[in-house]
Amino acid sequence: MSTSILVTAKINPDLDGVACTYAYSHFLRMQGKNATGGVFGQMHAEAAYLVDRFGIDDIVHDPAAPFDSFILVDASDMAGMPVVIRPEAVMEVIDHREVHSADKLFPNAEIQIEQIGSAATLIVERYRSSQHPIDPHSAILLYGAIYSNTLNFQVSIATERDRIAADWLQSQTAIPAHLIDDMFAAKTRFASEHLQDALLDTKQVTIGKYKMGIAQLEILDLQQLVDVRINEILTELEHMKKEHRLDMVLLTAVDLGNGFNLFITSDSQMQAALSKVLHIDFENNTAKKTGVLLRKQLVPLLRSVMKN
Ligand SMILES: [Mn+2]
Repeated sequence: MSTSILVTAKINPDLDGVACTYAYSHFLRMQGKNATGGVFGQMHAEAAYLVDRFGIDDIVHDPAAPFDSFILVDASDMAGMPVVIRPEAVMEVIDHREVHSADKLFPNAEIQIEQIGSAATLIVERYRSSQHPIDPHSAILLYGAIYSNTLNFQVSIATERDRIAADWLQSQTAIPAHLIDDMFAAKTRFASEHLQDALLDTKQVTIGKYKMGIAQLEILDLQQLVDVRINEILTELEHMKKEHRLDMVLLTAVDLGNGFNLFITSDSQMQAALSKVLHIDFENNTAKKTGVLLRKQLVPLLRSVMKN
């Protein structure tokens, strides 16, 4: 039998991870390869919404079979990856991170890591340069992933290539009107109904001697949620701080409709650092900034002012 390949993203993948896993494993199977796309843990709300709405019933969850080799999509290190992956057996890495050391971590892998809005765009480009037709479910997931990762093309890391990929998908598949609005609304509903779970999307970062947790939320009508539930958010952040023994915690939240960030933290050092680097003022532990900044853009800025 031919080499068995597992295509997968991080555990609890976002839509970009789910879309790449699904669409790239389809692509490889059309090339005659024995590839399985595996989703580990819980998909993020946007992915769950599209899977449900379009009846995508062939997603493989937590595959247990042993695999000969591995392909990582929307991921380029071992943090948060399924335990089945053996780094020396990783044959390919497809990701869109700025800083990585994938060549050292995966010495046997072919690596494509480019600074663009979504990993989904890289998968779309593979379809475009092949003769393989794209199936409607792959197209819908990739389309949603490009809009999700670029926050509706509001982030500065979005490129023309992401735009071209999204337009091409639209030419291949009927995309329902308002699909992206519907998807963002579903994500917003999820955050409102399960605020604690939504805040679990937290990254731990060490800067100088400080261990910090940075939660991220991207929803519609952000100001409204924060106005009503600021105390709940602060309580949850404090809880996170105790549980993970962090020195500071921050929520960076993006309004998907109106293009601004709210930063929420009760840590005075964090407030001081953010005020300095972003020229913002905190009031009631909250500060607003026009324009959209992603967490991965925020971390280097924090490093620049908190090094010591
Ligand atoms: Mn991504």
